Amino acid sequence: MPVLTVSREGEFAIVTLDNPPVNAVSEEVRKGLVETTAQLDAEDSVEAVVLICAGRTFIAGADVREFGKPPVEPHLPDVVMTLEQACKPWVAAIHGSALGGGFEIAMGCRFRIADEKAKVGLPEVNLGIIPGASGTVRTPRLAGVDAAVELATGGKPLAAPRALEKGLIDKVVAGDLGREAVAFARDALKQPLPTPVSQRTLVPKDDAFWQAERVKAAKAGHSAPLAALEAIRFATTHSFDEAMAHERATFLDLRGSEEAAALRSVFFAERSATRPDFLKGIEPRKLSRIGVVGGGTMGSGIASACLTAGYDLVLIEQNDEALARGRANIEKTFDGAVKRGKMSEDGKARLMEESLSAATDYAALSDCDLVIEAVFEDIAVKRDVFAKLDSHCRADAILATNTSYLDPREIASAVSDASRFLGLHFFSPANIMKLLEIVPVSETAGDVLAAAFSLAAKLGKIPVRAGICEGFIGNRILKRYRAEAEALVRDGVAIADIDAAMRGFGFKMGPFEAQDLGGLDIAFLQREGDRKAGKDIPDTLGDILVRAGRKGQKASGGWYDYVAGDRTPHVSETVADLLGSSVTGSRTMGADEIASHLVGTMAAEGKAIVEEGIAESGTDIDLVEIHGYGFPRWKGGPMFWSERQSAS
Ligand code: T1G
Repeated sequence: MPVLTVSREGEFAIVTLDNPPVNAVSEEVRKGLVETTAQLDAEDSVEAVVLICAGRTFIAGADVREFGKPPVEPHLPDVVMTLEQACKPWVAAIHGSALGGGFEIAMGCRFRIADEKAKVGLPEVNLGIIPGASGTVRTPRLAGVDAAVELATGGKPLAAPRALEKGLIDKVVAGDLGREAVAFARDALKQPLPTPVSQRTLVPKDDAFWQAERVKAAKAGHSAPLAALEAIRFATTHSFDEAMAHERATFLDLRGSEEAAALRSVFFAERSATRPDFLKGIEPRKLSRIGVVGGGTMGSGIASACLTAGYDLVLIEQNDEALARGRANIEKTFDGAVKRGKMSEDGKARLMEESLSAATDYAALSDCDLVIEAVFEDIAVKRDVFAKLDSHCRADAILATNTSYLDPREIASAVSDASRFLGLHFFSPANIMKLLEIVPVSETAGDVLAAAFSLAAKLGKIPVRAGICEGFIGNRILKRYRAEAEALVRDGVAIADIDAAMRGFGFKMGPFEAQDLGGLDIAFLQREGDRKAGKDIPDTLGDILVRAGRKGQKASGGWYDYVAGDRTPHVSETVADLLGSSVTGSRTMGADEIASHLVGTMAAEGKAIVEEGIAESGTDIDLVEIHGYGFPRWKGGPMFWSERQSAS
């Protein structure tokens, strides 16, 4: 089946691209567009051309799978120029998303129309590259420098109505896109054609603008956004051809970079996460009504995520006051979404009044397909909840615990049929954090596990199957990371140097700053619980601080001192005194050495976790670290990064 077919509507040619799943621009597509342009230019009866796509979307960009190979002619910038120079004007008819090379092709067309739900964007920076087919050169000519900077350095697509406002497209249409495109072309031919985009002039900006934008672009933490900004700036002070040469050189250079390789790896890993091989052919149990037991931080976050994804939700709490607090927690989450423009007031009202129900009686869960427990992290409390669920829920209802540290098997024993039981470890805030560790027990049925992955997909989360060990995958690596960071402190490496090194690597916070924010007492209480249970848990440096009342920012001091009302960490003399006798070394390490050592430690723990069968693959470890623990995605994750270090 050819990827391009041509049909006729009177004096108009309709060129349909059909290259599933997202009409990515492969070598075949590029060749087809060049040939078709020449063919239609030669047909006198054709007066204009409509470019439209089959399937779910317009062209979603260059085929990322070709990035690892040498570029093959015809190169996309040349294809775009061929379209622009065609004798017959082309009209791009956009549905779904016109992204990257897809939007660049649309800019090569003389006109662009889009259905009202469509989006356009230049998301290349999310892959560690910049547009490579005139995105940084045509966009400022088409819609101005501001629009180009927003699109190409931010990497976020714009909805069609906003794209129209900015001049990126010519019309937003409802109804049949193909028919509307032909009608648009017919009207367009009645007046002089607009100047081809490459021949338009653009309005430069002053240095203050570029400086301000550099500060914003630098916040991304990796180089592509700054490179995209520089390419746009270069385009404002050079000819079209010079700017195209600069863009192409930058694109090819970045395409071969470590960051681009890392971001491509993460891109594909995220897309396959919801469809693991071990679920092939297994039909998930259907989910439409979900119960959540516990309206605290986790429970209300999980409930908010499920409500936003379209599930009916029953919230259970132990009494009316707790129930009211739970509802208020959910409402507060939605108020934030409304404030950020992610939800309308009506939408929030519908969720709160129609989709959400709340009760203290477990009988309200009787027709739920799934119930997620998110109560206090105590085995007796959890077992009591599951005993009630076992008697109140349908026999085929899935029962899940959100536990992060308890052994799900000990909870499962409170359920008569453990085939319907598993762990669903959400991360706080559960309506924001994308990671979901899915922890089956040996009895968990295949269609129950499949239902958990389909839930993750619908919630827009990244699911990773985890075996059962202390901390599953992410918290086990976190514990090892923190222990190794403390070992460096014992060796004489400064706490602030360690945090600075990890921020320099790309984390928003180092291990000590993060503990001060989250609170040192959480892990302390877990260690104390284990000690009481008879486990031999040596004292940590964190224990010394907690015992001295230093629990973190909430206690105005942890690893650092804090001034009331200010989250800025200050190196603490008190901490130096408290830990003085524990610091036995005088080791000095550079930032790169610290980061390499600690990321290597994460990777070593990840390797052990894979070898023990707790995680399927190193890629899963990377997804856990990126989506649960702030690992910089442009480094690919600890496993990817460590492999690349040892290969280089
Ligand atoms: N190339 C190859 N495969 C792609 C692809 C792409 N650009 N985009 C998606 N896929 C695959 C994906 O791996 C999955 O495959 C399937 O399509 C469905 O994707 C010159 C150089 C378009 C919004 O960055 O943002 O153009 O797992 O699950 O949720 O300047 O895919 O089913 O086998 O994400 O409906 C710029 C990336 C490229 C767009 C659809 N374009 N894609 O989301 O489906 S660089 C992008 C997306 C470029 C030029 C430069 C999303 C989507 P499989 P999906 P979705």
